[in-house]
Amino acid sequence: MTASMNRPLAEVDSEIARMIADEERRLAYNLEMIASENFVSEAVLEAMGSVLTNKYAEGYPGKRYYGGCQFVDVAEELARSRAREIFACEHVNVQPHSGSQANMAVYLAALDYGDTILGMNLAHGGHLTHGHPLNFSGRSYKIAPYGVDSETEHIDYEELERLAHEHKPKLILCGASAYSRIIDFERIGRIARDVGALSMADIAHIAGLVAAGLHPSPIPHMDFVTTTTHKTLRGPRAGLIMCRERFAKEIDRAVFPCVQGGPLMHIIAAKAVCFKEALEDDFKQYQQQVIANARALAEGLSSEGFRIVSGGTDNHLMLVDVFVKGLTGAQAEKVLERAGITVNKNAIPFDTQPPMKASGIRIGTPALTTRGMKEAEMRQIAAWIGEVLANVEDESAQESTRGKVKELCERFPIYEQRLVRSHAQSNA
Ligand code: DSN
Repeated sequence: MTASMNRPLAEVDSEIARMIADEERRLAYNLEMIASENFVSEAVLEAMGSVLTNKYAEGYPGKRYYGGCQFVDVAEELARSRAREIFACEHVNVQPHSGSQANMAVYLAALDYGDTILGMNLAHGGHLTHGHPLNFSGRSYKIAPYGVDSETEHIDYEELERLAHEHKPKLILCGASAYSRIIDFERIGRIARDVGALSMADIAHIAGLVAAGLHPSPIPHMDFVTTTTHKTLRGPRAGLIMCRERFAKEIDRAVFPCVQGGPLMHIIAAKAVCFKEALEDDFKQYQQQVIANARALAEGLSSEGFRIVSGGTDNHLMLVDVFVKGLTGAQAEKVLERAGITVNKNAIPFDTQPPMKASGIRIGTPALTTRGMKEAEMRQIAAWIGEVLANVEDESAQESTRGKVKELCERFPIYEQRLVRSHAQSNA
């Protein structure tokens, strides 16, 4: 064997080893409140870091273009059967490397270039791959955007229906990246059928809530459902497609060989692990707590004088209008980061600020709930956010909050063994 094969990372590449240790510390001692992020279990990490990364397995279980696939076939079969059990779907493809590639595969299976998609406007909470002009979706298809009502800031279903009749799209797409309300998949599916369109839901953000039965499932109402596996679902960074059996062949062909080559078998194995965890009893309790925490946080932030877009939240996230306090989202993101609270700036519907400034921040509770935090901690964090943003020039307030954040994080540890190892390495 090549002599260099058995050396630890710290010996082979101290810069990368140090960077990973720094990131472990950042995760451990800051409040991770980006709505699309979460912490995977050690079991998921172990599968992701396994020798399965070495294997080429183009094709599908039992029909591969390479020999030696008998074990990775087991991983993909387990991932497929567990996903079918969780979501009660007819067909699943677990190979998409990401949510974007999952969405691309559905468009390639369902549409011809130039066809019309009715999709949610990114500026109202949609997603880049739902038709943004700079994304492949907006460049390949005609996009008719729908959005939220200017008063309620809930999806304007009547306008969606009117636009569906006007544009006669081939596909109606729903699902969002920054929308805190229940999505009426049944109604959107009905509108699609009325105008002879196919329907698709991208449930990347809410997949864990759907899996736990805490958000209505799109599966009975939609032809295609895509998701990422790393947000509320708490799995590896990757994608997934579910569809009706009649589209199974087109979807599988669209993923491979159309969009992707070799599947990432270590990630597929990690998806299987994540799905097994999602089938365990405590997964539902976790998702219930994610929602309860989001509500407590939204109430706390309202009491601090912030405006919660749409007046509240039904899911794991909220959009907070900070412009009501004279701040841009970009300022708020930066100042909160100094205080140890990680969020992202986000446009709010009908925003008057450019996207890189934005009037809002998007905040989510999945990662902190994974650490075990509950409503009391959310109320405390809302008060800290209020204090820090009350005077963004006050660096001592940021410093003092940072200290309190660290103490809170120490009460809710994450990846303890990794931290012990990285401390030992940096002291060696
Ligand atoms: N970038 C992801 C998010 O933060 O919501 C969506 O792809």
